[in-house]
Amino acid sequence: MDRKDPLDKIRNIGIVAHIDAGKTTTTERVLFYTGRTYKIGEVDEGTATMDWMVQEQERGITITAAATTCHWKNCRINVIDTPGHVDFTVEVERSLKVLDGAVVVFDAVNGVEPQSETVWRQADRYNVPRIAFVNKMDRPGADFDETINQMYTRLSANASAVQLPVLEDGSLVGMIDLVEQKMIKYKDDLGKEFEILPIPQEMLPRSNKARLLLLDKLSTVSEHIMEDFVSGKPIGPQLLREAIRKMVLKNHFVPVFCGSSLKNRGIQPLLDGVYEYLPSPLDVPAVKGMNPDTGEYEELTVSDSAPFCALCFKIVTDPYVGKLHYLRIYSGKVTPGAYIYNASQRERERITKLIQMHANRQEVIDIAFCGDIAAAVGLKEVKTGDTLCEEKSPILLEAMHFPEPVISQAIEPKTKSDQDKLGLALHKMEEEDPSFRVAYNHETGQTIISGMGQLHLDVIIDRILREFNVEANVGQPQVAYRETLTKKITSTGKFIQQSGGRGQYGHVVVEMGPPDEPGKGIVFEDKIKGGAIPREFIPAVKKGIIDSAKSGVLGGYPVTDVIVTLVDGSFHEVDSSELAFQMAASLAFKDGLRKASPVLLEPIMDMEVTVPEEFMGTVVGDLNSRRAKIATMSQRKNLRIIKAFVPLSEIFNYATVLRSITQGRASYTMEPSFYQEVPLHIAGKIAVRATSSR
Ligand SMILES: Nc1nc2c(ncn2[C@@H]2O[C@H](COP(=O)(O)OP(=O)(O)OP(=O)(O)O)[C@@H](O)[C@H]2O)c(=O)[nH]1
Ligand SMILES: [Mg+2]
Repeated sequence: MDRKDPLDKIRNIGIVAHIDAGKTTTTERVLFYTGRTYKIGEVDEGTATMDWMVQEQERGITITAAATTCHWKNCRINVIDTPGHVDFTVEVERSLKVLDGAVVVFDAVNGVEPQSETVWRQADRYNVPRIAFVNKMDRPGADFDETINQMYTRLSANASAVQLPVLEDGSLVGMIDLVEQKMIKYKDDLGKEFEILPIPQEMLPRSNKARLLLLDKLSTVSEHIMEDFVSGKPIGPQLLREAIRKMVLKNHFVPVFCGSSLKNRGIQPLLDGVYEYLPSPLDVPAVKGMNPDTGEYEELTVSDSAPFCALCFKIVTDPYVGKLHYLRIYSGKVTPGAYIYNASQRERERITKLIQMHANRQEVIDIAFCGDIAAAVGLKEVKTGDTLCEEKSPILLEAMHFPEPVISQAIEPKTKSDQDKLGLALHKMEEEDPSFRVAYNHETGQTIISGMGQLHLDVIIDRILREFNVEANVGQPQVAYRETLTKKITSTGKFIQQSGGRGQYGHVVVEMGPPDEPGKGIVFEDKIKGGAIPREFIPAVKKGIIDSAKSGVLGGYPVTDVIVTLVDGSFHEVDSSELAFQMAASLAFKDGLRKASPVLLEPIMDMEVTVPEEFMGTVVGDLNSRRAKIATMSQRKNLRIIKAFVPLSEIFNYATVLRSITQGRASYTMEPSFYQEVPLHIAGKIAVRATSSR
């Protein structure tokens, strides 16, 4: 079967931005103008197609990235609308990993906001070419030029306008297209009809100036433009578009569009921009993967006839069809009924059904091609980040990075019958969301859930209660501390019981120490020589260590960043068992931790507070009393911006504090940045509190 949409006419794009910039509102218009929906969905009315979860509709925010597909001028655009709230950053991360291009939305009044910076950095990390859309041009105080200016200063983006807003009596009626040198003027409220007119006389000086700026940037890449520019010849739109496309694909330039999604202005030209300037799967650098058999890196071929290779970037539990595995197909094609090879888990599995997702609506398809984003049904063991391929051409794509949770909360089923349901629900949530973790504390019998923030856990708890019908009590949210060690030591663990009958015999010697750089988790290395411990017991030793690292020796917090090397041990012909070695390893690890000067780690938040001048002193003073390290202070219009790193434990409920010390005139955002050692005098108190509450 041949593909309907040629590869060069496919655009896989993400819509990314700070919370509330208008990503979903924009996506809803995209669906409407491309004929996907016949009526515009509104976030404010809870009718947005893309925000389909009840929790999204009730709260008016996007929580989970939703995918859909539409056609615009012979081009197929696969869109992922992502959430802006920092608690759901993993959704942006995994979307950018599999997308070829992005539309970054800005609020024209607020300019470049903290989360705009975060998503911009994420897109940089994955080298995703992007175009910018300055939205909300209808709002009083909207400032197109200032927003572009902030793109330079705050994002170091080589951005330039390709449009200018046209306002009449304060309302946005259209835009000047600097490439075509025409004016687009809307004729109806729904924004379906517009006319193309010459640029009005009074706007010519401004538009000429903006066009010169654009040409100046482009002349650095295009010799033609440079020559024509220097010799004063007119430069045609086609030449300009080619130059823009070339620079965007190299990630050297960001064309800036403007509009108002809510007022249905500017979406069609933006869609043209997606088609004109963002890459098709053929335009992005070849994706590389490692052949697990040879250890060599290989480049994937972007072609339907190449061997199949896809990345599973998201799993969603569907009440009717079971698990949906979202795939980005990088090469080859796949049909339902196909056996695929999961190179990450080294397992064969069968895809029973293929689905094209439209937010939560499913359209069954009978083939998915190279460059597509589709969902597979029938896969059982495939996890987020796994590579699926053909068994005879195995390949492993680069794994995804997921952030560490910073907040935890105890959750307890109300009745015995809720217990099993809770376990199942938590397991499903953990499968869907790599930034959500579940741990069981054997000492207290408590189940502890951890996530990226209060909202993240609130939403998960809400889903557990409603979707899975579980009755549960939840504790107060706590900072998710961790433990690690600071010294290299050797530790011995023995689990020996030899009185009568068959005994137990496990004996291990491990070296334990910190890694060169943090973020490694628990690393186990086996350096046993001469069969001091038989091969078959090594996995049990590893399990003993991984299990006991789940709760440390200071406050029972998870242990991280320890390299454990198994160097020696002994065994007994009859009495040794997996269990005995697991126990011995666990004892060695716990004892080793105690000896290796353990310390408590706490999450440090990267915070930005926007405050009117007169409250600046009060806010800085308060932050200083919260162990904050002020990084920078700057000014934007008449507001002061304080950037600081603050321990999460000090700013629980900061919203209330900030409101009261600034009469509600300041705002802040924060996101987890890194883990840092807790100062000794504070660590003592935390550890005591933790152990006494357990
Ligand atoms: N005035 C005005 N309001 C807008 C515009 N676009 C969106 N809004 C409003 O801004 C709010 C947020 O819009 P959303 O589309 O949900 O923003 P989002 O970026 O998807 O937000 P998250 O997904 O939660 O990060 C809603 O109340 C919209 O009605 C616009 O062009 N003008
Ligand atoms: Mg949204």
